[in-house]
Amino acid sequence: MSNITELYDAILTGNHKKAVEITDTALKGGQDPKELVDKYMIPAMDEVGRRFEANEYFVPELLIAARAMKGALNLVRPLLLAQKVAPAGRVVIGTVKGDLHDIGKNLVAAMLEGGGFEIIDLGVDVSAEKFVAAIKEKGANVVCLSALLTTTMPGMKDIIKAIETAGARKQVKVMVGGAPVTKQYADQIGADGFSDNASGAVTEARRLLGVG
Ligand code: B12
Repeated sequence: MSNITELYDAILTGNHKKAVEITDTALKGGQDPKELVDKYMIPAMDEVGRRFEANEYFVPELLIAARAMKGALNLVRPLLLAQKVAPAGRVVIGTVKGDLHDIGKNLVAAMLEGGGFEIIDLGVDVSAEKFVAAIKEKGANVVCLSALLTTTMPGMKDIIKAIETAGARKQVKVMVGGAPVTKQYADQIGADGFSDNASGAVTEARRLLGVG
């Protein structure tokens, strides 16, 4: 049987089969799913990012690491959900137009779901129009915008403007995040909330809605 600390290496080296296997064994053994995410999975992706930035990893390595991460997350997700207490709000979430990064967004969605929020996940490459339509149709009270590229990040401002133009700004709290996004940027574009991690996103959503 694999040691749980090997989950970090399995994700880092993009070993999907092993990542899934270790996660499955750990969860069946009673391991706290949130701890798995916080202690092994996120740090592994952080290291993948560091190696990419240092030109030690290239796109293929990123893709296989992301695939291993997703495989492990698929097992953790239902358990995070099962931990939920009471419905806390309805969240529309997506990665902004032109941006295909979804690992962080999926983590935020999973943590919010685990925190008792109902999630409407619009996926990646989501236009302002699509965000607005979903907010209105679903009666969301929180919208979460994720961007990982400095080129797509300004799209968040356009989405906030489109929500305003559609007359839905009072209905919904806007939260933004993603590696290049800062608290200062969030304030600058008129967002209500920001967090640089998935657990913080739950705290922030609760704070904004005055729940929990
Ligand atoms: C994995 C990865 C990829 C994968 C994505 C796979 C996937 N399904 O997501 C692939 C290989 C597809 C990819 C592609 C590209 N990538 Co890329 N990628 C990364 C990498 C290494 C890790 C991102 C990640 O998943 N991190 C782990 C997660 C857990 O962290 P996170 O996303 O930041 O999310 C956390 C927080 O930010 C926060 N959060 C996230 N969203 C939200 C939303 C809200 C509301 C809140 C509150 C919080 C929150 O909570 C999350 C959980 O803790 C980063 C490097 C880095 N340091 O970020 C580069 C990086 C983002 N990529 C980069 C680039 C350039 C690209 C490409 C353009 C490469 C290319 N030449 O083709 C393409 C762009 C494709 C596109 N159109 O989107 C650059 C961006 C540079 C820039 N200045 O914009 C980075 C920074 C790498 C680098 N240093 O050059 N990439």
